Amino acid sequence: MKLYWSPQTRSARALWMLEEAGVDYELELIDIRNVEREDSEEFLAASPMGKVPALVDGDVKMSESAAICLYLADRFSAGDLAPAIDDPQRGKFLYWLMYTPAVIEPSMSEKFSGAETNRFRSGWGDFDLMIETLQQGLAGKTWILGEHFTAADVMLGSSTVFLRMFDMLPDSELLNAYADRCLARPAYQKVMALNKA
Ligand SMILES: N[C@@H](CCC(=O)N[C@@H](CS)C(=O)NCC(=O)O)C(=O)O
Repeated sequence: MKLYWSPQTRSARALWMLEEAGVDYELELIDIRNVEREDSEEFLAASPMGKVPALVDGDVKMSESAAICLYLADRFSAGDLAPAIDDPQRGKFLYWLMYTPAVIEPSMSEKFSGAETNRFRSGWGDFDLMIETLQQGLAGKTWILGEHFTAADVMLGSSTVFLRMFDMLPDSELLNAYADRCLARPAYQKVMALNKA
């Protein structure tokens, strides 16, 4: 199992997921800040856009952080980090796993750039609706599905931490506490140590 990664990027999600799943892996650094770099065929086979994270697992070559998290959870931790395929929680699990790329990131990017928003026209609503919905989802829970941590928390937790890092997280006790719980997990601590190293 090889993870193509770069520190302080969305690679953190795939790394965090590998650590939570307890899978052995090797890392290959991609210097995304060097636009002159020449990417290997294997990396481009996994990530045609040349973006990290990207994963190679034997014949499986893939990218997109949400897809990688789902792949790892189903392959190495079915019934734990991913609810089983016939578990009624599977639907909500998939909804929240996809919430980051489908809703959080486009609404963040819209707010960051100051683009005009329209919560009815845009599939992601707008930034405020995204935050309200996330808060409703987490209300009264430790993790997004309740008491049990899953890959959906890897995606949502990393996004909540990123929002706070970019000073975009509203003054919400609930969301700040969720970010803190995620950061306190030993697997996330390992990611932070790797980022530093
Ligand atoms: N939707 C992708 C986004 C991947 C992405 O944008 N990665 C950034 C780092 S966070 C990257 O590789 N940028 C370098 C580049 O575009 O050349 C995912 O969630 O994995």
